[in-house]
Amino acid sequence: MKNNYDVLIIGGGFAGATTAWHLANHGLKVLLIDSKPWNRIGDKPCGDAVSKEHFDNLGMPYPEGEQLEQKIEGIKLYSPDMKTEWIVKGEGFEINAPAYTQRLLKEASNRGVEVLDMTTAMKPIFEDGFVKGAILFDRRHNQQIEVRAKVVVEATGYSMSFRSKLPQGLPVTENLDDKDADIAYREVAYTKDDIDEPQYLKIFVNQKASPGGYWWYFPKGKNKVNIGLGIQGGMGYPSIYTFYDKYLNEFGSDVDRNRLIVKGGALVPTRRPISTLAWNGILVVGDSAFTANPVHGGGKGSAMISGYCAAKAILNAFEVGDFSAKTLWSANLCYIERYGAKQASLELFRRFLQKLSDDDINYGMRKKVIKEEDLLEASAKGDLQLSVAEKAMRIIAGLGRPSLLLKLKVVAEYMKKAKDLYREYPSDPNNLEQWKSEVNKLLLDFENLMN
Ligand code: FDA
Ligand code: PGT
Repeated sequence: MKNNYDVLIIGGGFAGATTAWHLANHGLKVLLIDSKPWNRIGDKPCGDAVSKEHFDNLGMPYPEGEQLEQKIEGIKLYSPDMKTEWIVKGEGFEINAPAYTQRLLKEASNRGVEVLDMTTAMKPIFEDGFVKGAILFDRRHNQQIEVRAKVVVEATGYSMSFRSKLPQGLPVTENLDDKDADIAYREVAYTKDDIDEPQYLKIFVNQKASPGGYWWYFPKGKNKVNIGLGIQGGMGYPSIYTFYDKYLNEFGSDVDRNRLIVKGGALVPTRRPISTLAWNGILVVGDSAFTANPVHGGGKGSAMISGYCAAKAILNAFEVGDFSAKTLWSANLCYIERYGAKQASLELFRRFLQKLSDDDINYGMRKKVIKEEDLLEASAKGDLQLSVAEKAMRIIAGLGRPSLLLKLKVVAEYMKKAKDLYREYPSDPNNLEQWKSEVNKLLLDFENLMN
């Protein structure tokens, strides 16, 4: 079978569903496919916490009814010795991800987007330097379909299963280094007792129990919890299950594993976004484009941002009738402005945090070397401000650990440099390689200073 579409979206997770939602009703012929059956789309290992701001910023509906499991008022962050508790206030939602994702897809489908479940993109159609479509396999009808489209949106999550089959060397085939990802695992289960403050997410930083990541305890109502951990990839640590079984009691003594609802693990990218979301005839969004936040690993909000930016770039491309990298490039500028520049600076912060010892973190949190507000500011904007007065005071307070403070100063400087470099993101594809080499140099200089 052969078919022609304006846009083919591969993957119906948060990124793909958001792209479809924003493209619907604009007179384009859009097809979205997902390997999973309808009722499992959106069902992937996740902590399911999303900040309210993302829905507001993108004009998207709040989760409601069965899509919303708990309204969130803030995050409580615990030091490794549990002696310091920081409260970061901020509204958010603990969602039922399959229910919310399927809602977006249903709304898109009601507004004209065609959705095919149980259908997998097997390989790209690549001609004359352009992505022109994909060969699909529809398991519902046991048939192969050749779909040609002006633009293909790769939204396959951390599997990157479509773009990895494109000719290597195209900028959109960029790989993920193992160390630039966390391996994360979570279970959702009922609790033995009622949860005290279900409106707070809890994050436990502890390099012994979750090296290069953290444990989380995210309530889904009064007696259900999403609990799990992330550890840095590529470090040769024991398996994630070993950590889970060993430390579950420490962070979730009330979890009733006899009443387990779901479990599973996956990778979380923790780096700057892919160097370009766009190439000729293709846009990459979500985890596949490494859009997750490098410091907390949350990727649903930024997957939505990338989907929104992709949809805007596609609508513009149809207006001018050109689907080359040059025209689709506006997706990069949109994404970098809204989230990507912050990600780049947070990648440096992440590299610094992952090298700290539990003693450093206990000390840093207790003495407020960084304060709650600094952490929130860093996470919201990618800025780590160290004003002169504060610096002086902290150096006095921090005489015990001069090396930690000195490093922090370098981190703040390089975070700013990274943001500045992203502000100078090339305005067209011709200058991409030059810019990439400047980014790589910055990362290398930073690594050398940190070691
Ligand atoms: P996602 O993986 O959701 O979707 C990809 C879709 O593509 C899937 O439905 C898949 O079936 C489909 N697909 C893949 N290949 C295909 C092919 N060839 N053909 C057809 N379909 C194909 N984020 C957050 O905001 N808050 C949180 O609390 C957490 N917690 C968390 C915990 C854990 C354990 C992990 C592993 C991750 C998180 N994250 C998170 C990150 C978050 O889950 C992630 O960033 C987003 O769900 C990514 O959404 P995408 O749509 O990009 O990929
Ligand atoms: C340290 C390395 C970490 C690697 C991380 C990998 C972990 C993998 C596991 C994945 C679990 C995902 C859990 C997702 C949580 C979501 C949190 C969340 O929604 O955060 C909100 C929103 O942020 P946003 O970027 O989506 O939106 C910003 C804005 O609203 C929209 O414009 C923000 O909450 C926070 O920022 C809280 C900060 C939590 C940080 C946790 C980091 C741990 C390390 C801290 C150590 C500090 C010690 C310092 C001492 C010197």
